[in-house]
Amino acid sequence: MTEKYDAESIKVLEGLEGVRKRPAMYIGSTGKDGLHHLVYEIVDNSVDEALAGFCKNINVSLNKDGSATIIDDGRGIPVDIHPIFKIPAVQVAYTKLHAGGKFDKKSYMISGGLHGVGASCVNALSKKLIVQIKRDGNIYQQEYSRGDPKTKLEIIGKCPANETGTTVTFWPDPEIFSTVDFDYKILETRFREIAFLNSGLKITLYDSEKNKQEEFFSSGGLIEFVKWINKSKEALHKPVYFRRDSGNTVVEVAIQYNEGYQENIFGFVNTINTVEGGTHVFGFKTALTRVINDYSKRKGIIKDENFSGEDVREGLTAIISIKIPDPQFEGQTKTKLGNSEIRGFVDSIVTQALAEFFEENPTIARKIISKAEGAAKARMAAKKAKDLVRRKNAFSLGGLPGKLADCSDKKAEDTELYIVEGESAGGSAKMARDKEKQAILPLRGKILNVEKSSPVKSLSSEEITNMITVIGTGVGEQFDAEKLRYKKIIIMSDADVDGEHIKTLLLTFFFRFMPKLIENGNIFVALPPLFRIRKSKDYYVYSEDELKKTAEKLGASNVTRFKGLGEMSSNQLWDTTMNPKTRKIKKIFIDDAVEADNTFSMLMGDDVQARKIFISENAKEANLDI
Ligand code: 0RA
Repeated sequence: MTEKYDAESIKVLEGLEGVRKRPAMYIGSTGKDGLHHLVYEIVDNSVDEALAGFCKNINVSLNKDGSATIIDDGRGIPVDIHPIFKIPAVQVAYTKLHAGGKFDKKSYMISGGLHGVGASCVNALSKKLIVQIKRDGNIYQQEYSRGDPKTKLEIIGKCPANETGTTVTFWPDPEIFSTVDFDYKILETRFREIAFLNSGLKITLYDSEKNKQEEFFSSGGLIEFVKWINKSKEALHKPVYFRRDSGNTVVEVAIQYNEGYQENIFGFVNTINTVEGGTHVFGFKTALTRVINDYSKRKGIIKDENFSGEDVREGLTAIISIKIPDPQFEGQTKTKLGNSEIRGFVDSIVTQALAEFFEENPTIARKIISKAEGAAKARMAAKKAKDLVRRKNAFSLGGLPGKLADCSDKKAEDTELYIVEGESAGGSAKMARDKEKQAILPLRGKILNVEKSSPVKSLSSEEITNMITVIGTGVGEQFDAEKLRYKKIIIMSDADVDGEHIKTLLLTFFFRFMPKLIENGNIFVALPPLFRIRKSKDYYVYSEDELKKTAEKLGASNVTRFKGLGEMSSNQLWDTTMNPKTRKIKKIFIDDAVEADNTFSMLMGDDVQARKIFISENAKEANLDI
């Protein structure tokens, strides 16, 4: 609390120089995330105008000169002279941190914005920014650079008096950001989310470089959102939806169970994705468990025993979106709702609305309860299976599977685990490795598709239990990152369709059972070369393209294509794929949980092409991993 107060006071004291001096404090980072945050800050202001009921369209364009333009058709930022600062109100908004009065976000009925710093921060971090306002039949414009006005607010033209809105164009400052290239995909994901969460609002994204344009619009709001999340799964029923308004607070919930086993609950507060959950999600979960248990008892489906929370959430996709005037964000990434009053509020709304829905829709209620019954049975069976595994482990040496060639260094900090496709490649890898720092776990062919199997079945597959034992963290609610036995887990599979499939199966396993390892940056894929060119010495190339170029340059035609890892000698394997000084590996990352869930559901179908694209797009290149 004190810390937050201090940080806030520093921000107010410093003004915009402070934003330039310590940008990360205001926008999180000066990398890709921070850069995109600038767009969100401006778009959030327009979304606020939409939430207030005055804006229907937001257009975002990425321009060829590196700038981004955000246009809305709201009322236009006020241009009248501010009573205290004696400059136009719009200039206050763009040059004063936490501009007060009308512009204080808190005075809006609803406010978003992760850091709530708004337009002035974007201005401070832009080498140039132009704001244009249509109001009262005039077109006003003002230009700034790095937070300072370059022109006065001027009338530059006329427009019909009923035409109003705000246009902002900004050029992010390369002195601040490590990259100033906007990423269409990152923006797309966020805008789709905003559109689902604000039905009736249309967001258009245009990339002038790629000449690509997309519209994000939802008339069905959360109902469409859950359907979209479940689109590659088999839904059990039509979505359940309800909304309750009370004063300035709005609670909206959409629920749809599917045939799968995953629990997918997404919470939003003022359209901010609360990745870490919080009181709204807590209230929802409590209510869901209670309503299902109460109903099941009343109908004589269960007697003394209760369904657990996990039982009633198996195969559940739910979105809880609330809008409140004064959100308190907590947690590591400030994405956990802290407002304590919200828990009981959401609980009572969900309890009442869901109980009513069950009474009116007994068939759907029955389906949901059957699902929970299945989960409860599986939970019992899992407990038995776990006891069995425990007993079995007690008999094997140190509990580690015999297939693992462990490294001698036992400090996770220094070590790596290679998960290798195939026994023969596993054999070469065991010979090639650095025995002190690198452990090898060979896999026999493909692991189980966890997306299509119940948790019990997954957790009784030998390949999977072996991996869990070797990695050390445990899974699900028992997961403990402290127990991780290797800092890097590197998936090494052949550069062919089967290899891609194995990679995806493994990544799906990690995403569903140990997502924190992906979040924490522990999961990598190795990039073995495709070809060797021999010309006085050996050259390894990683793509057809590179092959052409290199062969031409060397004037060489003696080229060997590697059919698989198993074909390489242990020396070659060491040089190309395992030596930390010369190998290529890629770190797997996941930016957005909704997107990732969708991707994995989609990938587990038969779309090989989509799989390849996913892996190449969701891995950050780390060419020389030293
Ligand atoms: C405060 C008051 C009024 C409009 C806005 C803020 C406003 C801010 C932004 C930021 C981006 N787009 C915006 N559109 C509107 C309206 C005051 C009035 O007309 O009475």
